[in-house]
Amino acid sequence: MVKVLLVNPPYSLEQRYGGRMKSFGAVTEPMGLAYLAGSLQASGFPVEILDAPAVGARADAVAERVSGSAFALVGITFLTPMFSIVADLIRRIKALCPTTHVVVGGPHPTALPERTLQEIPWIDSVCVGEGEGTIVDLASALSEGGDLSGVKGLVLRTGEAITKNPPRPFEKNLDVLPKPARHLLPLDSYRLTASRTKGSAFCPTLIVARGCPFNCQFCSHPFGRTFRHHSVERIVEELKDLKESYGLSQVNLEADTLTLNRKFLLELCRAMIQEGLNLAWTCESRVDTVDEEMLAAMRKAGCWQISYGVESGCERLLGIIQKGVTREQVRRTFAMTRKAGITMRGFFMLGLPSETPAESRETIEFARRLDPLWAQFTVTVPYPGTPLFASLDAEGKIRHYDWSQYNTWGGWADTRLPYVPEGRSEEELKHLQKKALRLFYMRPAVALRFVKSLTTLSDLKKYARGLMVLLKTR
Ligand code: B12
Ligand code: SF4
Repeated sequence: MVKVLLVNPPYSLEQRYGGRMKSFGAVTEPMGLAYLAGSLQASGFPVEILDAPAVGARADAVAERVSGSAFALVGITFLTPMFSIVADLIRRIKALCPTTHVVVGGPHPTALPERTLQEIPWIDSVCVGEGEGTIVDLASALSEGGDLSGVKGLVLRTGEAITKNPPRPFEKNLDVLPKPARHLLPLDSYRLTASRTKGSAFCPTLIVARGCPFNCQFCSHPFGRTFRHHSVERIVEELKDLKESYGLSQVNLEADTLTLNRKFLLELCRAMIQEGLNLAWTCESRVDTVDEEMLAAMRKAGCWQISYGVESGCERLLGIIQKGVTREQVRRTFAMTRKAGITMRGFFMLGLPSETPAESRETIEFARRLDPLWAQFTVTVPYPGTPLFASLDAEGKIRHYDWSQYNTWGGWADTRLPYVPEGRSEEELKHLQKKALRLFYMRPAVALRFVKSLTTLSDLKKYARGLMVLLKTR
């Protein structure tokens, strides 16, 4: 049976957020790789995970690990801005181990499988979509002599040609997937951002559901449009495992929209209460998928924070991106959530198609008025696989295809923006991203709130560091 190494590429916090913001970034478990490893182990394959950012391994060290332990199959996950790091990594691996099969997967190669094989000539195959079944079938085929033509979901390099195998449908019943192999991850190395944790930064992620039926134009829907969730029993079991093995007190429940299925959400909350899990948890959601009863149940079950994608404070732009919500709905849900005793993070986008400077100011002003505990302002990046990318590309409005620069923190990381709305300039948008944070956080009410919430010296240091960063960017 082939030996498999799964790699999270060495994409650093500095590359993601820039020098000034890097210390505020999260180092999170690569849950996709943990799921793949769980499936491989359940099928009897020897597998290891190398999470390069978590353990501080550079590309040369990863390549040496592959050659040193004779892995026959290496799987690499990647998002668009990791492109050049992944290309360099695979070049090194292939130079040391030319016969090792290198497969890539994740949102970027899923969106552009053929183009990825063309642009990175050392890749052997691309996994499109969910990878659990595909990686097991690929490892089996390689173990049995190497005929990969029957591996669904794979796009292959065969000599000069690229062959697309039949697609692999999304798994309908998520419970058939073996549990993610967290024991293969360096769990002590992970930390979530201060805005998402209480006390300790140790807050693992548990994947509750996949898929989303909404139509936001900037989203790439890597898990399709059908909402599929793990059963309540499986989620509770995984939470209990986590508590027993790692003594966790807080957890992040990950789903594109956790609150989409009301009945499921209420059952989950009920079970968490009945089982006495006593966990503090956070999640992400949409303002139009919660109501008072749900929020009360969530609070009772331990939810203390919800991150809402608000995106824009301008009704016209909300329409253009097909968010499907109005400013009024946002206001109402923020008030309802506050009343339920749950804190909020708000995500806002700047530089949406046709956005004027006045509309950008409207978004920042809306954020200030909504006053979530934390606000995040990102620059609009049309990621491949999104309707936004498809339409801007067709209109010839994509400025460049240097994937490594596709970073929503471009103002901080100083990357070259792939899209700038007509009449705006790159420089102005980058300044605006920094200014938005200053306008949001440097308010007396916010300062007072932070001072009141200080409990430790390290909290004080953290806030002081944040303030210094904002001041220095003026
Ligand atoms: C949680 C989340 C985050 C978290 C944590 C991410 C993490 N763990 O690395 C935070 C907030 C830190 C984050 C940050 C970013 N994120 Co994010 N994030 C997500 C979110 C909501 C869920 C990801 C997740 O946990 N999935 C669950 C696991 C099980 O799925 P998975 O990793 O995709 O893996 C499965 C398949 O993809 C496949 N697969 C994946 N890798 C491989 C490898 C092989 C070999 C094989 C065979 C298969 C395979 O099999 C896996 C199991 O089925 C997604 C949206 C979404 N629904 O996916 C966006 C998403 C992945 N993020 C996105 C982006 C752009 C980013 C940022 C780059 C933003 C930025 N700074 O510009 C950063 C970079 C993060 C980083 N890792 O360095 C985009 C990616 C788009 C793209 N084309 O690359 C997404 C898709 C959202 C969107 N806009 O559409 N993110
Ligand atoms: S941004 Fe969120 S709500 Fe919108 S389509 Fe994507 S996952 Fe669904």
